[in-house]
Amino acid sequence: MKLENHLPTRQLQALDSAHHIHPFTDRGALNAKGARMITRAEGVYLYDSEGEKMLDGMAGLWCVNLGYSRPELVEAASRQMSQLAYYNTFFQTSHPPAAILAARLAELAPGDLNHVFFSGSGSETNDTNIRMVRHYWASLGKPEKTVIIARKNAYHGSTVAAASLGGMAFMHAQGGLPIADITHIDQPYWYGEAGDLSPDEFGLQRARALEAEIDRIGEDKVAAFIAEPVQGAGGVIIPPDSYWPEIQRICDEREILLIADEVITGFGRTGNWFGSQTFDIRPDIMTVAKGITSGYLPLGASLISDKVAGVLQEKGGEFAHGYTYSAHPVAAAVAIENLRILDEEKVVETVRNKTAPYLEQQWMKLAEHSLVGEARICGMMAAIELSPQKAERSAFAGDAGVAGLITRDICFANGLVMRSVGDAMVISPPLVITNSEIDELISLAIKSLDMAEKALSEQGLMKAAK
Ligand code: PXG
Repeated sequence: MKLENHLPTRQLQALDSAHHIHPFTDRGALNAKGARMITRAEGVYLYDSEGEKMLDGMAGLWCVNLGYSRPELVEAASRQMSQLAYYNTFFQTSHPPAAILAARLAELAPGDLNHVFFSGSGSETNDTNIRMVRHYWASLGKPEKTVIIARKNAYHGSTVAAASLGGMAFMHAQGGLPIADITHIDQPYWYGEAGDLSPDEFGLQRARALEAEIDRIGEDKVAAFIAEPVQGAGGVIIPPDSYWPEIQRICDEREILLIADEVITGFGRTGNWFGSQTFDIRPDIMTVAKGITSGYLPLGASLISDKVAGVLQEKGGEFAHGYTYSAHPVAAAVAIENLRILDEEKVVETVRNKTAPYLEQQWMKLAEHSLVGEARICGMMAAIELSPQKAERSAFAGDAGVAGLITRDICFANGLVMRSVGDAMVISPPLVITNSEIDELISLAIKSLDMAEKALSEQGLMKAAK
């Protein structure tokens, strides 16, 4: 069959319905209406097969940091494909993009994260991290240190191991997860779980849950703690100010490694190159993916400290682990170019000093909307909590997530991609979004919230849970 991008929409939808199984999608429900066919994109805008334009408030899936259609990234891929489209790095070979990208990441990363293991995605990178931290402790003569502590409602990926690290109960329910030796502590979700505690009291309480969990399991059995600086897929959960300093103190005092999963927060999202800089976190290992190539090609990497890499080099022998596409030369070449543009065009500085403060000013005004219980933002990732009774921060009486989905569909129909997580609405726009595009995003969001409130009232859904 000829590959064809311009068949009529209905024909494309029929092919898709018949043969394509989508991630995280109820296939029956999707096929009843047909997928929206996205055919091209430019800057912060997507276009579908009907010619409709949408402002992409999610940067694809939290990844298109430089926006769409950057010719330099296309040229970098094309040049590298012509020169060396593929070679592996398993058997004592390397290639220029692998070496140059590893060095550049070491330069950009905070602290002494000077060593890089490449993979093809965030999930694979976290699988690598599990094996690496266990191998690290075994190399030090402590093979019983295997347990990894993660958090409820965390997202670390979708492979068997990464979904086990994640704390999504509905994912664990499919396929018998989590795998052994992974435990989950409560998350620092102030809006949803703090009761009467102040943010700082609550942040300390949730951080100290790590200490209690280490004691429960026994420090001699714990290998690492993994967490996202700001939970992304969990609903842009920004921890209280007291949280990360206390987590860092505990990790410093105890013999465990700290893994910062920066798949979303890396490469400028929070207004610094890494979320670890925003929250003053000193990880032993950092997970990156997504924004490393602005999503133009799949690539992930573990950034590893001198301490961990030193032990592995001196005592670890061969690390029996690797992927066909570890350090894929074309993905690495695109990443190098992506990092060059982020740096030379001062994208991260512009986010920190100009566009994120402006987005914050506008976004926080959404808190005044009668359907919104809270607005929160960290750099270029933000959320609003929908509530039928904002003064009490009430949840909806009906099934969780219904109001969110109704609002998401209204946003889509109005030309704005804003994702729902339960009954929170989240955004994570391309970092190159301008102030006037932010104005457009906010006015589409307000229009959509007005329409959603009306739709929810008409359907009798504006009732608060007891
Ligand atoms: N860690 C974090 C923090 C992530 O956000 C992954 C790991 C896994 O990366 P890969 O490349 O294997 O997908 C992610 C991915 C959503 C959504 O609906 C979020 C992600 C992926 C898919 C959907 O918000 N994040």
